[in-house]
Amino acid sequence: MERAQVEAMFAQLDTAKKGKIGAAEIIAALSHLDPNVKAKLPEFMAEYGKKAEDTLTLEEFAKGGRTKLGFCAKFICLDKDKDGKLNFDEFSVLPKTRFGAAYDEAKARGIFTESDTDKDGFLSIRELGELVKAHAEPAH
Ligand SMILES: [Ca+2]
Ligand SMILES: [Ca+2]
Repeated sequence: MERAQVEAMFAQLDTAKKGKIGAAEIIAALSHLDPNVKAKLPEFMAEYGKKAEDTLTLEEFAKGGRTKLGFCAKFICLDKDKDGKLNFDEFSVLPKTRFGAAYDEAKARGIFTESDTDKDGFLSIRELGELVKAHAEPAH
């Protein structure tokens, strides 16, 4: 992942702009996505080798790679209007970045519709998680 992208993701969580993120900030940033965020905090921090009450610096966050917290931060970055869900325009940034010139809007719309399992016209963080799981793994 590019450095600028990691920094943008970190900035979404670092609301107090102190260069580190703690439990209160993580809960505040993610509570509209997942009401159970507080219960998941120990799990998030464990992926960085930390305890729930510890803080994360940008360097620690960047080293974490593909963590659950990183995924949540990415979702917040994509959710431009901050309504806690992704419309097609917000979602399409992902395939556009991944496929570049080979981006196929009809195909992307198909994947979006297919992944919107509750058919509300938006992708929730859970629906996006399923989509990423389904499309990131190589076919067997
Ligand atoms: Ca949105
Ligand atoms: Ca949905």
